[in-house]
Amino acid sequence: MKNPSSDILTEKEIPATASATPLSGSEAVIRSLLEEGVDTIFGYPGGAIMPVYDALYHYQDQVNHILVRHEQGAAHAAQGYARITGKPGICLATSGPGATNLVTGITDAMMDSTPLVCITGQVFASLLGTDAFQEADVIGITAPVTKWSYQITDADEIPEVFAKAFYIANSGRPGPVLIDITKNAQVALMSKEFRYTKCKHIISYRPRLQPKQEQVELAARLINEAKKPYLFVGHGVLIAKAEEELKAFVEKTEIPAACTLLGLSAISSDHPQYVGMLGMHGNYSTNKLINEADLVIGLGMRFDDRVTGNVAAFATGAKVIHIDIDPSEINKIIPADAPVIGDAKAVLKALLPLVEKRERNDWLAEFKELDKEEYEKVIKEDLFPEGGQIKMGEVIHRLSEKTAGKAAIVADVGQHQMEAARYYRFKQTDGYITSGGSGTMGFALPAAFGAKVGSPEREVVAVIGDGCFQMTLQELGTIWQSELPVKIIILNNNYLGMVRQWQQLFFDRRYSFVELKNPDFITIAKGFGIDGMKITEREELDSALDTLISSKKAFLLEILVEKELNVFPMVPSGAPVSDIRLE
Ligand SMILES: Cc1ncc(C[n+]2csc(CCOP(=O)(O)OP(=O)(O)O)c2C)c(N)n1
Repeated sequence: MKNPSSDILTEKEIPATASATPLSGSEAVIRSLLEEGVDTIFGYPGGAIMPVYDALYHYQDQVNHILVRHEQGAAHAAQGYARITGKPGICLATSGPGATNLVTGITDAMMDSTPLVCITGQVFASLLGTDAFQEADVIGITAPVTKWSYQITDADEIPEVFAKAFYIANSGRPGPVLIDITKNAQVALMSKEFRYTKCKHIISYRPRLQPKQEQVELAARLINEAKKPYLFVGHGVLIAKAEEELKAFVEKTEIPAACTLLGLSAISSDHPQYVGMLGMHGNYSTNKLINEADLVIGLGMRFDDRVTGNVAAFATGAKVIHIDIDPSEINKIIPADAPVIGDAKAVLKALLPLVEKRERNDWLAEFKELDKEEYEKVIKEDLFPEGGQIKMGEVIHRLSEKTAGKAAIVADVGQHQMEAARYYRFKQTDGYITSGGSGTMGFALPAAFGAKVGSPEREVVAVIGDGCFQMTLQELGTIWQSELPVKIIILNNNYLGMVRQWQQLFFDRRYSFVELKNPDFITIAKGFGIDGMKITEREELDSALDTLISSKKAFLLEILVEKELNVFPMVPSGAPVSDIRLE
C-alpha cells in the first residue's frame, strides 16, 4: 500500500490545527473526526476497536454515538444519514465479524454513490496474517466495494489518512471508504504532534466539477435542435444539490423530465414538466415514449438495466447527451453523442444561458395522453379500490396527502418500494431514500433512523415489507434506546411479494418458498418499547395514519394489505422498455 502522504498536496493556505501533547492513536482518531465536523457515529464495539471506544468515552459531549444492534444496521444508518445531510456517514466496528457485517451496507453505498467513512479495528500489526482471533482481511474483502481503503499500522499516519478518506468519500462521485486500524496503532502514542490539515487535492484523483466549454456547447446545440428531447434525472442531481438549476432548466426548455428511482424528489411531482418515474415499474408514458424521443439527456444517472431494459432496443431514434461526474459511466451502457463530464449543478449552470426558451406542449401532451391510459388501467384501482383488502397504493396515496408530500420516505426493497416510489407525491427534495443499485432487503429500518438523526425536524417514514422488516428488525432496539421518533409502516402481504409476483408472471404461478409465517409485529414492537397498531380494514386507514403521524415517539403501524397484489406497469426483465405491460 502506498504511503498516504505521498500524493497529497498540502495547501499552505489551509489552516492546520495542532496539539502539543502527544496523543494516542485512538484519540487522534476521534480528534480527526471532530476536525471533519463529525457529530454522529453509528457503531458497535468489540475487542479490536476497544481503544477507540475508550477514547470516545471522553468525547461523548462532542460526538453522538448511536449503538446499533448489528453492524449492517450501522452501515445502513450511516447511509440514511449521508443521503439526507449530504455529509459522510460514519460507522465504527470491530475486526473480523464486526467488519464483515458492514460489507452489505458498504456495497450498497458503493452502488448508490453514498459517502461513508467506515472505521474498523484490526488485530495487532505483529499478528497480521496469522489467523489471529477475529482477524479478517477487510481491506481485501472490501476492495471491490469501496472507493478507497487503507490499513493504518502506525499512529502517526492517522491524521493524514483520515483527511484523505473524507476527501475521497465526499468529492467527485461520492462513495464509501474504509480505514482499518491495527490495535497497536490505536494504543501507541503518536511520535509527533497531532496536526490536522483537511485534504483538498490528490494528484492521482482529480474529479472534474466544471465541464469543458466545448462539451457544454455541443450539448446545448443538440438540445436547441431537438424536436422531442427527453430528460432523465438521476441521483446525481440530488447529490450535487442542483434542484434549483434543474427547475430553471426544465422551465426554460420545457423538456419533459422523468426521474430514476434514486432521482425521485429532485423535481416536484407536481411540476408541469415532470412526467413520472423511469424504469421497470416506472410510468407507462415515461417508458413508452423513450423510443419516440429524438434526444435523450441523461443527467446524473447511469442508464442501469432497470432503466434501459433491452439496450439494443433503447432510445433507438435518439441522440444521447450524457452528463455525469464519473467519466467511467460514459459509453458504459449507452453510447453518448455528447458526453459532458462534470457536476450536475455546474453543468446545468453552464447550459442554462445557451439553451433556447421553447414551448413543447405537443410533445408533453403525448405523455399526458398515455398517462390517461395508465390511470384507467392501473392507478384508479390502486388508489381508489372499490372493495377487497387494503392496497399498498392507497396507503401511500393517503400518506402522501397527510404529510403534504414533505416527509422523507425511506423504503425497503420489493413491491412496497415500487408502490411508494410510484404513489408518493414528492414536494420536498431528498424525499425518497431507498436501496437502488443493490436492492438490499433490510435497508429501510436502520436507514430511517439514520435519516432522522441527520434531519430531526423532518418527518421520516419507513415503508417496509414484512419480509424486509425481518432482516433488520433488531434495530427497533436502537430506535428505542436512542429515542428516535421514526415512523414505521409495515405493508404486510404475508409474502415475499415481489418474488411472488415474478413467480406468478414468469414461472406459471409456482410459488416456491415465498409465503411467510409472520410473527406478531406489534408485540415485537412493544417488546422494544415502541407503540404500535395493526389494521386490516380500509375504514381504519385514515385514523391509523393520523395516529402514526401525530405520534411524538416512534410508532409502528402494520397494515394487512392485498395478498396477491401485483405492481404494474412492468417492463419484463430484458425486454425493450416499449414492451411495458399495464396488466
Ligand atoms: C438481502 C436480499 N435478499 C433477497 C432479495 C430478493 N428480493 C427482492 S424483493 C424480495 C421480497 C421482499 O418481500 P417483502 O419485504 O415482504 O416486500 P414485498 O415485495 O412483499 O412488498 C426479495 C426476497 C433481496 N433483494 N435482498
